[in-house]
Amino acid sequence: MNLNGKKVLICGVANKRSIAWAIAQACHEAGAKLAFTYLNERMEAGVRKLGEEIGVEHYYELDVCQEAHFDAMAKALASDWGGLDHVVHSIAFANKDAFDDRFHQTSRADFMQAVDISAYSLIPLCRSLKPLLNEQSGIVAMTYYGAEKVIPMYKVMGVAKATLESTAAYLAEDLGPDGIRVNCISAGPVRTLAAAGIPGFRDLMKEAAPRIPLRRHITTDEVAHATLFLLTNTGVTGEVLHVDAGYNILG
Ligand code: 0WD
Repeated sequence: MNLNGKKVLICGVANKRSIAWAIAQACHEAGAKLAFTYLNERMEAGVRKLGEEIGVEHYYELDVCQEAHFDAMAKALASDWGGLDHVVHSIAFANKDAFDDRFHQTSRADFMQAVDISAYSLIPLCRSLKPLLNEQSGIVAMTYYGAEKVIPMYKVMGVAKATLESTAAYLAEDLGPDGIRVNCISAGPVRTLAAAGIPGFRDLMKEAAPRIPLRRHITTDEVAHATLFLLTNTGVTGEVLHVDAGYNILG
């Protein structure tokens, strides 16, 4: 897949284990120019250090809870690059308490925060970047099977991912006439910082492994290559592509 000279914004690199980092490396290998967002000043140095390895050109602060960050980023991108071809949304968060308690105990604040950061954020991201997006641009967001079926330990994040998938579909319909495609990758479990915050995630990976059709978990490289496909294929929008070694087909 060729991304020669294409400008790609990647949101959600936290460290070397991040799914977004594997996507960034694959985009770089395919010839893309890259920009990264970082969550806050605490994360900035680490994100820049990683970015330097693959020649990332620009960095923008983006805490998706801060409405002003979207506009500031779009303004800076307009002056730095003038336009943009593709965007990767690889962002999620839920308060730890929401995993410790039973699901019916989920507080309003934890529910709102999980949905706000993990799902609603795709809307202001599209809105703020829309004026900059070139024809045939692609946006890809990361989701998980807990959106479709109940994975008991995934709790409020399952609701947030269901919202994300629905949001992506509505955005795909809304932005189709503007030549903007919006798709999701439903990735199998990967040991990252975000996953470490979900109690039981490790056990789930262990228990599931012998039943997965491919009898193994996926790699972030596999997610990255599927992301490149969805970014570049001009005929696919509103899709959720499973990169989960076949787990979702099991009954
Ligand atoms: O098994 C997994 N790891 C799977 C992850 C399976 C299927 C899907 N996913 C999804 C996640 O839900 C997320 O949407 O992939 C995406 C990337 O997650 P990741 O690569 O597993 O985790 P991580 O490396 O932690 O990246 C998520 C990042 C945050 O990292 P930290 O660890 O600092 O929370 O999301 C970002 C942040 O960089 N993030 C935010 N960015 C902007 N504003 C915010 C925020 N408010 N909160 C978190």
